[in-house]
Amino acid sequence: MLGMTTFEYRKSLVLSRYERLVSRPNTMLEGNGIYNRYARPVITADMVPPEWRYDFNPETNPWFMERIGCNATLNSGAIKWKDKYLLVVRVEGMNRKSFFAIAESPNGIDNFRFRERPITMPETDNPATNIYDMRLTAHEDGFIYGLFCVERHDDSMPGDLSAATASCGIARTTDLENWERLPDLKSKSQQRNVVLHPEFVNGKYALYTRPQEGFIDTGSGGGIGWALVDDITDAEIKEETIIDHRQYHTIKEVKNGEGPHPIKTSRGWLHLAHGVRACASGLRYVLYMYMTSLEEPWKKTASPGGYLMAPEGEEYTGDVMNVLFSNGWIADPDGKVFIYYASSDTRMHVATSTIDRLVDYCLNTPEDGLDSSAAVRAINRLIDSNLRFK
Ligand code: M1P
Repeated sequence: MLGMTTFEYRKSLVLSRYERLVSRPNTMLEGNGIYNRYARPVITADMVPPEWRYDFNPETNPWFMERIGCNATLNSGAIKWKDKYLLVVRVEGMNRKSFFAIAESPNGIDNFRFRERPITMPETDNPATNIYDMRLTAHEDGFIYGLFCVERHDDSMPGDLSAATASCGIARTTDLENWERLPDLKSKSQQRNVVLHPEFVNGKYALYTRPQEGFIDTGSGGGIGWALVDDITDAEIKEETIIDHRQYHTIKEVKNGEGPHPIKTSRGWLHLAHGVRACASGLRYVLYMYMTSLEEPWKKTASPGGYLMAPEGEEYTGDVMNVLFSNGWIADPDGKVFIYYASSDTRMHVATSTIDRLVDYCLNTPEDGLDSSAAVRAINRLIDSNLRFK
C-alpha cells in the first residue's frame, strides 16, 4: 500500500484475487460409485472478468469501485469445442438481467476463464426482457443451436408487474462467436426448458418441450414433451406428446424439465432432467435420469427411481435455495461424462462419471414403486440377493 494510490492498491488486489480464483485447481471427491463431485465450484460470480465490472480509468474511478456487479453464474449449456470444455454461462447481473457468456477450460474441471466479451445475442422484432438457460446442440445439419428461455412482460395483464411469459428462443452458430437468431418457437402454451435433439427424426427436427400454462406453474402441462418440427427457421409445435410425466409423491410431482440434450449410447439415449417437488420450505429441485429407445427417442426404456443428485452442503444455499439445475453435459470419446450443474441459482459445479456407469445406474436402479410398500419390497429384494454374498 505504501506509496500507492487507492486506485493502484485496489486494482492490484482485485486483479491478483481474480487470477488466484480462476487458476486454482479443483479436486475430485469420492462419491457413491455413480459419479464424483468436486471440491470447488467451477464458476462463480467472482470469476467474471474485472474488465466487465470495474472502470480501469484512474481519472473517472479513483477508488477503483465496482461499477457493474455480477450476482450469479448459473445454468450453463456445455459443449466440447477445439479440445476445450466450453460453458455458455447464464450470467446474472446485480440488475437481475441475465445474458450469455462463454467460459472455457482445458480440462473441464478447473481453470475456466471467460472470453473477452459476453455474447451479443441478436434480438427478434419482439425484444426480450430477459434471456437464460441455453441448451446447446451440435445438430447433424451442421449448425450448433442454442435454445433458451425468453422472458417478456405479459402485456395482457397491464397492472401486474410480475406477469410474464416464457417462450423458447432459438439461435445458431458455426463458430461459437457469431450467432444467427431465428424466430422464437411458436407454441400454443408457454414453454421453458426446450431442448433440440441432435439428430433428425423421420426427417424432422425433434424437440423436448415443457408446456406450461403460466410463467411459473406448469398447470395441466403433464411433464417433458416431444414434438417434431418441419422447419427450424420457422419452428412451430403442432403436436406435442408427453414422454416423461410428472407424478404424485415423486421428485417430479410439481414440475420437471429436460436438461441438456440426451447422450447417444449403444443401449439407448441417456437423459438428464430436473424434477421439482414442494415442501414446507418451498420448492426442491433435484436432478434425475431416464433412458429412451435409440430408434424411437420418445419411448422411455429405463426410469431409475428417485434422484441422481440433490443439493449437498453449500449447494443448498444461494439466491433460490434447495435447487440443483443442469442444462449442460459433455461426453468425451473415452466415455467420461462431465455433468455441469448449478446450485441454488448461484454458482456452477461439475461432477464426473462415465457413460457405462450412467447406463448401469439407469438400467439397474429400481424404478419408483410409487408407495412405501413398494419401497420396502425393493430393499428386501436387494437384501435377499445380498444374503448369497455374505
Ligand atoms: O429457480 C429454479 C429454476 O426455475 C426455473 O426452472 P423451471 O421452469 O423448471 O421451474 C428456471 O427459471 C430456472 O432458470 C431456475 O434455475
